[in-house]
Amino acid sequence: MAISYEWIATFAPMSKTVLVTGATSGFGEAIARIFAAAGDRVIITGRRTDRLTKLKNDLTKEGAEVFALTFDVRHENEVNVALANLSPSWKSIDILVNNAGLASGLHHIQDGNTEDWDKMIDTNVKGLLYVSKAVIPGMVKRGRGHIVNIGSTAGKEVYERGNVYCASKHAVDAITKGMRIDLLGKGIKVTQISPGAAETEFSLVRFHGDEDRAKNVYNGYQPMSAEDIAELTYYSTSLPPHLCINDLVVTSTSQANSFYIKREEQSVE
Ligand code: NDP
Ligand code: 8X3
Repeated sequence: MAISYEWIATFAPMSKTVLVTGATSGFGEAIARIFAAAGDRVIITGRRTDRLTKLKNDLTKEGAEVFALTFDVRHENEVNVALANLSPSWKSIDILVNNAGLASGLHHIQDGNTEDWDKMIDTNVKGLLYVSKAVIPGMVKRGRGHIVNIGSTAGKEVYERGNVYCASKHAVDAITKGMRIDLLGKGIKVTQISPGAAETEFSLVRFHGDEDRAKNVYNGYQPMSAEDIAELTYYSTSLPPHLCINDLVVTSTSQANSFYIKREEQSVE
C-alpha cells in the first residue's frame, strides 16, 4: 500500500545514509520509503533485483537518492563484496536496519525440515551478523551510527511449532544486547524493534506460497502493517543523541503476546 510520508519531511533534521536489508517487500520496503521521504539517502538491498529496481525508480522519481544492491545475506562473500564496493559517499552508513529475515515452515520439532532450519538460521542470525560485521567497523571509526535490528515477539516467547524461527529471533535479541554492550561509549545506538503479527509477505513465505493459509493468519482482527513498523523504526532513529530505545515490543491492539489474539469470530466471555 502506498502511503504518503510528506509529514516526515517537515521535521527531518539532516540527511543521513541508511542501509536497509530486505527492502524488496514488507517492513524493509516501507522503511526505505519513510527514510527516503524524510530526505535521507537510502541503500536498498535484497535478492530480487526487479523489485529493487522498481523501488529505486519510484523513490528516485520522488526526489530521493537511492542505491540498490542485490545480495543474499546468507553469503558472507556476497555481502562483503557488495558493501566493500560502495563508493566513499555511500560507505559512510549512519543507520543500518537489519531487517532481512523469514520464517520457513511451521512444524513440530520432530517433523521439522532441515532445509527450513538452515534458511532461518542462515538468514536471520548469520546474515544479520555478516551485514553488521561489514558495517560496524566504519561506524566505530566515525564514532557515530545507529543499528536497528528487527527482532520479533518470537524472540521473547516460544510458541508451538515456532521452535527454530523463535530460536533465531531469540538469537537476534541476544545479539542486539551484545552489540549494545560492546559498542558502549563508541557513539553508536543499538535498537531492537520486536513486532508481533503484521501483514506482509511473511506468512506467504512461511507457508511456502500457500495464499489461503497465509491470509488465515490475519483473519478476524486488524494486524499491524509494514507502514506501522516503518514509522516506529523512523521514530526510534529520530531521538536526541542521549536517548536510545533499546527494545520496542509492539503488537496490534488485538494481540497481547504470541499466544493471545482476539479475533472477531471468537465469543467474548
Ligand atoms: P517479507 O517477506 O515481506 O520481507 C522479507 C524481506 O527479507 C524481503 O525483502 C526479502 O527479500 C528479504 N530477505 C529474505 N531472505 C533474504 C536473504 N537471504 N538475503 C537477502 N534478503 C532476504 O517479511 P516482513 O517484512 O514481514 O519481514 C521482515 C522482518 O521482520 C523479518 O526479519 C521478519 O522475521 C521480521 N518480523 C516480521 C513480522 C511479521 O509479522 N510480518 C513480525 C515480527 C518480525 P528478497 O526475497 O528479495 O531477498
Ligand atoms: C513474526 C511474528 O508471531 O509469526 O515474527 O512469530 S510471529
